[in-house]
Amino acid sequence: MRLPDKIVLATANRHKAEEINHILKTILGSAVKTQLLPRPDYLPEIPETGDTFLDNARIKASTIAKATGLPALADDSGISVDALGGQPGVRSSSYAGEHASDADNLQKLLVELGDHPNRGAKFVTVMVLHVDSETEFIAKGEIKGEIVKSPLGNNGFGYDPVFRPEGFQMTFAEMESFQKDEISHRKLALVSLFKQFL
Ligand code: ITT
Repeated sequence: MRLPDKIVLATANRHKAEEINHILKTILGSAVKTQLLPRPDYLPEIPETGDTFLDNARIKASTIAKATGLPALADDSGISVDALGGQPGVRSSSYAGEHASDADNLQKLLVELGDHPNRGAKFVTVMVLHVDSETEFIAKGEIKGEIVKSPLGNNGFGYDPVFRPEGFQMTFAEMESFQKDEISHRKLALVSLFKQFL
C-alpha cells in the first residue's frame, strides 16, 4: 500500500507532536513525503480506557480518523520501571492522579522507587496508523535505561528528567532535543512504522 498523502496526528500532547514532526522531517524526511496535520483543537479529549499501549493507540487513532475523515496516527507511550513491576506503564499520564501534572507524576515515581538498587526502566511507544476500518499499521519502539535519584535537566517533557538511556551519561532532559530524537522510543517506533511503506 502507498503511504497516504495526508495524515492527521491524534496526539493532544504538543511535546509529542513536536518530536514526531521533527523526527519525520530530519530523520525520515527524504523517504517520507506525507503531510502531517495537527489534531484539530475542537475535538474533545478521548478517554484512554484500554489495558495496553496498543489498545489505547488504537482507540485514539480510530476516533480521530472517524472525526476528521483522514488517516490518523496515534502514539501511546509511557515509562515502565522494573522494580515497580512495570508501573506506571500504560498509566504513565495519570500515575499521580487523573489530572496530574508531569511534575506530580515524576515525583511520585521517585517516591515509589525510593532508594531501590534496581533502577532499570524503559520508555515504550506504540504507534497506530489508522487508514480505514480495515487497514491499520502498528509499530513499537523501546529504549532501556535507568531512573536517576533526582531530576536532571530542563529539556523535553514528562519523565525525561529522571530517565538516563543506556550508554549515555545524560538524562533525556539534559540532551538537546535532536539528540533525544536520534535515539528515542518515539524515533524507533516511527522508523519501524514508516519502513512498512518503503
Ligand atoms: P495523547 O494521548 O494525546 O497523545 P498524552 O500525554 O495523554 O497525550 P499518553 O496517554 O501516551 O499521552 O501518556 C504518555 C505519558 O508518558 C505522559 O505522562 C508523558 O509525559 C509520558 N511520556 C511519553 N513519552 C515520553 C517521553 O518521550 N519523555 C517523557 N515522558 C514521556
